[in-house]
Amino acid sequence: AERSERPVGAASTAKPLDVAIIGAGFAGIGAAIRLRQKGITDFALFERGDRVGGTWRDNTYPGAACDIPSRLYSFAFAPNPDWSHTYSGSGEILGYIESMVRKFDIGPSIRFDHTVIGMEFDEASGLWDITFAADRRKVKARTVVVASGPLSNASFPNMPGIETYEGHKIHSARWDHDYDFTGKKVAVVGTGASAVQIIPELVERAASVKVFQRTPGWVLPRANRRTSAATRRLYRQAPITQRLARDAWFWGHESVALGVVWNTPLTRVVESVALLHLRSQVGDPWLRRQLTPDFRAGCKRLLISNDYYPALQRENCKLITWPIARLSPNGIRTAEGIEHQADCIVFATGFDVSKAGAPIPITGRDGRVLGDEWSRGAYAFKSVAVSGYPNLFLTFGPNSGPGHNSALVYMEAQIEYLTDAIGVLLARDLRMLEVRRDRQDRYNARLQQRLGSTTWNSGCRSWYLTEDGFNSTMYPGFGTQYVRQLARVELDDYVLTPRDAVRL
Ligand code: N01
Repeated sequence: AERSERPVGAASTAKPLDVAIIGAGFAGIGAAIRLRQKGITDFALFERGDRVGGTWRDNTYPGAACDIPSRLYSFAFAPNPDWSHTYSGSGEILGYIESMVRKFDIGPSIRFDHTVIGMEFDEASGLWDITFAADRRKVKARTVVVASGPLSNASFPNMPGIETYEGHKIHSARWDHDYDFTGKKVAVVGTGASAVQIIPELVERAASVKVFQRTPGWVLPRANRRTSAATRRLYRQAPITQRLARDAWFWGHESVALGVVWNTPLTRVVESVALLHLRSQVGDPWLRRQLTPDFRAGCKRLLISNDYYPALQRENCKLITWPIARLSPNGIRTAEGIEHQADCIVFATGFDVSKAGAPIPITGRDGRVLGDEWSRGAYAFKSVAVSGYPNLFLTFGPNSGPGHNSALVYMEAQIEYLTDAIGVLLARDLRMLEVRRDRQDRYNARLQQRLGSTTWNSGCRSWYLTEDGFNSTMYPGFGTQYVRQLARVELDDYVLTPRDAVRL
């Protein structure tokens, strides 16, 4: 683990930090590196856990891996010639994050076991007051980067009887490595991106696995290859080749946007590839029917797996498609009245995204509370800044999800933008840098209009949408468009308040 060399809790209250970064996952570490490279050194990262890595620290379930190629699921400013495979496992990705912490000497700036429970902006001083759990001292900072991750709060479903179940419960994002699956009857609830990685591992270990599917997803094949020693040597000796490989993956994914983000004839092509994959891997027509999605590809996240369908057909595995009625002390009761006994239930049921971005009370100018303003759906300016909350910047804020490309490319664009904005604030010694409300409104009106014609709004249920069908998670466009809109901080979009300006 990358641990801070300073004692935990040593965050000083004396002098405000230039930058407080909330979270030491990919985004927080990336922001810290780029701040330092841009000459901004007075920052600290506040991390609720005792280790860096965010989602890659938390998601350690068997089979955890990234379904985006590693060359693209890494920072362009920190290329890694040594990825072992096209698609890396979670341990290797965590290792990459830890190696960046060492290489760029970020460790001493991290305060572990610092859970932020509130942040309040003081307009008179232009400072954010950050409060932590567990009696830690408050911290003041001129700017804040929220890098707490959109998928960081594991969620158990609100199922009748869940509290009465007497067996073992495990959530995919909080794996219990002490639980021995050998000889156990296991139930898995959910068939999303996490479940399709877990199930092939579980069938190897457990006596039986019952998979409770509510909605079958579109599954595409995954061509994973070991990176040869010669390729690694080439990447090391000629870094341009690595850049080219990354670009090739990026443009490959970009082209898929036309079939994933919008419902076009290319959507049928994506669906045909998935159906072919299903047909080649599943012989039984009944099972094939159960696994055939009834919504447009891309509406929910595409699944990428070569071993999910084979795992479902193992002798010790069974797909259950009856809806779950309730949990009982011994297992799961389905709607037709059968009780499926289970020693352990694995909940691969995803995350609570309702508070993503504002997981803690964030009080801005004039006492406004971000969570309240976002109660019917979150919005921001270019996903990074919010009017009424000066000097605050978000990573993976509202409408920044790709759907078809690497989240890391989007994250890097956010980091470049917000570190530049922080640079402006510090260089000009501003008290406040706040996005203009009219710019934000105009941006969101256009965004929501464009979202209307995407596949995400084409009638399926997914974590991309709120209960009311509002999409505050995804960006309706190509990755290049998203990156371009963040390429430059246009100062026109902001109100700049000098430190000595008189408040009217
Ligand atoms: O969660 P999900 P996830 N009764 O929300 C089902 C990222 N990720 O952890 O489809 C019965 O996608 C639910 O059913 P339905 C990625 O962004 C990335 O798998 O709503 N079932 C669904 O099947 C991904 O999108 C990687 O009908 C219930 C499942 O649980 C995000 O994380 C790998 C239920 C939840 O699927 C989340 O993925 C893994 C209920 N009450 C994850 N409630 C990479 O490789 C929920 N379900 C990069």
